[in-house]
Amino acid sequence: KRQEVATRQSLVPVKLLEQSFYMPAQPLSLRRYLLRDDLSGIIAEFKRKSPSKGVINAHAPVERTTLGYMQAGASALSVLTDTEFFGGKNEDLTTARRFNFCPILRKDFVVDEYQIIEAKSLGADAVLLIAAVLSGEEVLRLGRLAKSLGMEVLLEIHDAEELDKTLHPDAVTLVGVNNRNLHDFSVSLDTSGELAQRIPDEYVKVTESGLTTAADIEALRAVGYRGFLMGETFMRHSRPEKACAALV
Ligand code: IGP
Repeated sequence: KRQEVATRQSLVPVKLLEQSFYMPAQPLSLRRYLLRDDLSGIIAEFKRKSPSKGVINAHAPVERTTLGYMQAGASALSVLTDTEFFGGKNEDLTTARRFNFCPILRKDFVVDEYQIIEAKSLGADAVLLIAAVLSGEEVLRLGRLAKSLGMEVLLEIHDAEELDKTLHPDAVTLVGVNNRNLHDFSVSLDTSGELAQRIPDEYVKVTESGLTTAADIEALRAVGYRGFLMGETFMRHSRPEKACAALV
């Protein structure tokens, strides 16, 4: 859907979903941003609602929130594009893209090649693949496609079995341990604690869900995590970006 593309340093002008803006000429590496030590490691999420919490924040605008997250010192953004469960939309991602020069993770239930190509066209730098809903073969196929388009894959796992079933170096760059149990929505940071050692060091380790304090982040940094995916702690405030600034 790109109608106009011309190189000007690292940005190219695009017109997408009726918006005209500049976007990075190359995807930005989530891995590299998370390994930088001048940034917090926080992947700040834009999420309006969730199956476990219902409506979290119906009013915060994508522009101010995501720009504020980055000004606060977040390393990257995560934007929900799933509508049914999380109240997101593709345009939230293009809007975030328009306002920020940083890696953006497209957060959705990716099961098909189309969604990978769509993620690229929206301006995403990385996609989430969820081991709980994909076979090892599917992760490999979707991950290779993402990689061929210059994007990185964050593989989400809940246990060692999911990790062993789906981890493949050709497909995956980062491994995210989700502290939220998908069956009963209970959260335990011990999940990340226990799985840290099982993830080989060549993958950037990300801990996802249920993080609320700087102490949570420091405890998990100490066992090897470099990425900290946080949504609700910020989004439940009317000004999520201020909650992020207060924590960084
Ligand atoms: C953020 P929290 O508890 O900080 O709001 O969690 C993120 O980990 C969570 O939104 C998430 C998610 C997902 C959402 C993790 N994996 C998969 C949708 C799909």
